[in-house]
Amino acid sequence: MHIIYITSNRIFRAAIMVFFCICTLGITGLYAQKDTTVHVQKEDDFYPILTVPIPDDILLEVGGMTFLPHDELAVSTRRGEVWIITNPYMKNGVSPRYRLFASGMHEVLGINYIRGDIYAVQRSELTRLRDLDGDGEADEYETIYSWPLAGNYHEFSYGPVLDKEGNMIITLNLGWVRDHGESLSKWHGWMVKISPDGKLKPYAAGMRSPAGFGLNDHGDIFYSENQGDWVASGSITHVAEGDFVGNPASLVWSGLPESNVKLKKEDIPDTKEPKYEVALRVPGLKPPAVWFPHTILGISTSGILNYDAKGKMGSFEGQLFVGDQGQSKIMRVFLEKVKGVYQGVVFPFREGFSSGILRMNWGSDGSMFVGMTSRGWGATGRAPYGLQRLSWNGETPFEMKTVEARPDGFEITFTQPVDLATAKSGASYAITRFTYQYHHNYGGPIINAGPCPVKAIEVSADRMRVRLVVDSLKLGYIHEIKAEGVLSAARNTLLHDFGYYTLNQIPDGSRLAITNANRVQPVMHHHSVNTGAKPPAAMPSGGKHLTKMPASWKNKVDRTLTMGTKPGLKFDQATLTVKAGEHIRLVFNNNDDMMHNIVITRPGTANTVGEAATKLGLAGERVSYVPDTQDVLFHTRLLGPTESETIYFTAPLQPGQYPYVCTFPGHYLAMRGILVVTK
Ligand SMILES: [Cu+2]
Repeated sequence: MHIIYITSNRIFRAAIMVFFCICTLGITGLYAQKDTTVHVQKEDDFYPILTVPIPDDILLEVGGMTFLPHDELAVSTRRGEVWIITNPYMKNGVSPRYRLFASGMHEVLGINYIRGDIYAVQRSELTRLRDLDGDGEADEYETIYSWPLAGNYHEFSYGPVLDKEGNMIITLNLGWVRDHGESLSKWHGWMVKISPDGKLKPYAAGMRSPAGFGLNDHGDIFYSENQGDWVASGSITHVAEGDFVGNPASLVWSGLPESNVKLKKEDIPDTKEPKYEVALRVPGLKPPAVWFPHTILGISTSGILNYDAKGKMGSFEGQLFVGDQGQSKIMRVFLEKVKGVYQGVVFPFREGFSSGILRMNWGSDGSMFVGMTSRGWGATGRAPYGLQRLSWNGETPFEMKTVEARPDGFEITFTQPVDLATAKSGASYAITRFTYQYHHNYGGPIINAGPCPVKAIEVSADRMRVRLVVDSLKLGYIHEIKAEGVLSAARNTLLHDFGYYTLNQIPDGSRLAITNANRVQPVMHHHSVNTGAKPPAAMPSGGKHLTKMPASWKNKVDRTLTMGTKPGLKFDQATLTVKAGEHIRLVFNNNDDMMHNIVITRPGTANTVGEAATKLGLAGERVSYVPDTQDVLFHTRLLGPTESETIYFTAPLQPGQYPYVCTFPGHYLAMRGILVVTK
């Protein structure tokens, strides 16, 4: 029984639920005995991933994708090329054909087919590519608009996306200087629009690394943001004209006459309050529509794809799909507008892609083309680049289709009718709220986490919807909604049993009357809540994390080691060598622009430790993503960019190979080395 609990928590809990029904529901229990088998669903059962082969001599580091007439796929690359792929669907078993259309450009992170022409965004310009002589290659590269660059490596540019008025939307990254973003030349950190007659208009400010953006069904613009300075976690934000979305570096240009953003750098307080609360007294600051909790639902949010009539992905029409570069997966977002403000819920959708996801496009058959790259950026999918295709096999998974806010809680709509007994049980749900600090540092801790007890549950007559009356909701906070115990009428478990709802507004309307029939009785809880309720007590230290030299060493250090990090999820040394029993001082410098630690493990346990760290979920940050296990020998804390920490430890007495890894979720597969202990 114990083993089942560890390996398949969900089945175990479901089994308990079945017991619960039989024991307590009397006559219903007799029927429940007929079929008590619980069916566990997998993503593979609904959404197969196909790989589009790439010839060996093409480095298809995808920066942008767009479909052309005749169903050809144009792909722009970080190497400055544009490839046109014929038959990317591999119809009739025929391999796709690649043709080089354009080359010699500067890191093309976006491409789009607009009004009969191909437009590409290079670092410093919007370029129109034309094949004038019809030989299949571009022979005219025309600059439509060019913007200044300071030459900083981090000044990426993205787009163009067509807005509903026919302008081209482009976003410009901040540069990265030491440990923070800076807008080193005009309009970096901004979303700009270029009109059909070639004029640039700054549209909104406050972006940091706006790699993905797109329109929803209403033509409203959403952009995705990555963790960094002033950005605690990934998110998508609704961008309207004149908005400031959070990173003050861009505001160096808000004094210019063309700017429609009025805020100045000094208007933005650096108080570590939640962003939502700062926005209440700083008009113009726009908090995210939906937060993506860092490491749970991605680490570097990327492309946004609207599920419009072109797609065929099951019953989620009108929702957004959002990629993640670092975790090689795709999330699904349901948005609603409450009191004029966008908010909504994000769910996992599909993981397991081959490289870091940057772009998604609909193919003509409704499948989703997924373009990927990971050079220098690291990703769970180990390939350096890739092109894959996600399709839907027509089977509907049991999922939470939507979560909507109610005046007194939430209403979940499912894709299939629910099993009444599990859907009505308070033990099936757990809701926790939390938020993040908003400040100049990189990332930001989770703060003010707390449980939101479910007071009443009402299942709709058609069993498709469940209304939850919830206590302790908090405006501006993220609400983790777990529905682990809910089964479908056909006794399927949920394909994904949690989502995160960002509550920017609470709707008006009628509250559910709490009656004896719907009131939740106090029940035994079998849930392990990701955050707040049961965090690890403290950093597992026990001598594993000594930042002062032990007195017993009497100031005698046998060996000082210095280790650094490099971009692309790397330590700057692949091995370190020490003698058994030596007194070691290890200086760890994080030179990268992401967060890292170093964890030295027992021989052969690097993967186990890395996996355990990932499973810590939201609670991991408090303990620097160091799992409390004997396999961890020594470790630093989690360091932000440019931070440094020195630790002390006595080298193992047993000679051998001791792996060291960074246990920040998603890093351990790539970021590792060996501590060699000699006699
Ligand atoms: Cu790391």
